[in-house]
Amino acid sequence: MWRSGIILVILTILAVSLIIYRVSSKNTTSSTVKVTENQTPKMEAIAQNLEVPWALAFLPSGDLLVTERGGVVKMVYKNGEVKIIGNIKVKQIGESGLHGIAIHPDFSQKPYVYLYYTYSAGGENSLNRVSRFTFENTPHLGVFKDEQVIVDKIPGAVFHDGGRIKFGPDGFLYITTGDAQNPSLSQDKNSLAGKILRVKDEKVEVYSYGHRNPQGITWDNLSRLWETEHGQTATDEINLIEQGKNYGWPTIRGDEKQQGMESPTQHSGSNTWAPAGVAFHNDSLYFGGLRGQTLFQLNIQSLELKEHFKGQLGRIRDVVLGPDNLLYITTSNRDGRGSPSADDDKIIRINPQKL
Ligand SMILES: [Ca+2]
Repeated sequence: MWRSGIILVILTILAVSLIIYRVSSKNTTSSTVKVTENQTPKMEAIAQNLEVPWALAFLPSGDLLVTERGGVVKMVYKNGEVKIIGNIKVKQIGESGLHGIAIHPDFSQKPYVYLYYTYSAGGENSLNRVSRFTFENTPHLGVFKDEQVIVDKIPGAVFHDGGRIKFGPDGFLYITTGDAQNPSLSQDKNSLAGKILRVKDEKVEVYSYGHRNPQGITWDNLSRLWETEHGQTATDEINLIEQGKNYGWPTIRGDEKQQGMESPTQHSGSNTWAPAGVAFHNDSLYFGGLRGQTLFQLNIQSLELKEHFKGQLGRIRDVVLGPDNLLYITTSNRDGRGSPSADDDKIIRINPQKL
C-alpha cells in the first residue's frame, strides 16, 4: 500500500510541475523557440528536385528564396510549396552562373533583392556583377524588376568566381570575389578580383584582399566577420576578417607567415573541405563542405572541429541560420562533381540542438 502512496505523490508532483512549466512558459518567445527546437527532427528535407541550389535567403515573411546556378530563382513557401519566381539570364559554365542572394535589411520599406551572377563579356570572356532588383510579391507570385547594377565588371572565369553576398550588422552589403584564375589579381588593390568588397553609401570599397576563392561569410555574436575560402587542392581556410588586411593569396598558404599578411584561424592541412556557405550559431561556425561532403562545425572559442553527416548527403554548398534558429543547407550533387540521388538537389533543415 505504501508503495502506491509514494507513486501517487510522485505523479502528483510531476503533474503540478508540468502545469507550472506550461503556465510559466506561455507566450514567451524563447520557450516557443525551445519547443520548436525540441520538436524538429535532426534533419528533414524541405525541398527537393532542385538544380544546383547555390544560395539561400529568408524573406521577413519566413518564405525562403533559393538561387539555382543556371539562373532560376525559386521560392520555398512556409507551407512547403516550391515555385519558380525569377529567371535571370546568366552565363553558366564550370563554376560560374547565378550565385549569391541577399535581402535588403529594411525590406518592408525597401523591397530589394540582390543577386550575384556571371554574364558573357564577349567570346569566351566572363564577368560577374551584383544587381539590385525590386521584388514585387503578390500572393504566390514574386517578380524581379527594375534591375540596378550595384557592382559591375568583377573579373570572372570558368572557376573561382566568388559570389557570396550578405548584408552585415552595419547595414552594408558585403561581396566575396574570386581570383578568376589569375592569382596576381588578389594582391592588386585596384582589381575587384580576390577580394571582400563592401558597398557603403553606394560606393564600392575593398574591405579585405589576398583571397583565392571565398565562398562563405557570416558574423558572430560580437559582429566579427568570418570567411571560408578554398585553398589550392588543400589548405582550405577559415579567416577572421578585419578591414584593410591582406589574407595572403597567392604568397602564403596554410601555416606560412609573412609580415603584412594574415594567416588563417584554421585550415584543413592536407585534407580538402572545399568550404562553402557558413552560418554562426551558439559559438560555432557551421559550414558546408563540397568535396568534403560534410557539415562542419568549428567552435570559435575552443577551435574544436566536428563533422556531421559525413558522406551521407553528398556535397553541401550553402548553410544559413533561419529565423527559427534552425540551420538550412543545400546539397550540390548536380553540379557535375557529385553523384546525385533521384531527388537531388535538396534543401535540408537541420536541428543544431540534435547534432
Ligand atoms: Ca589566406
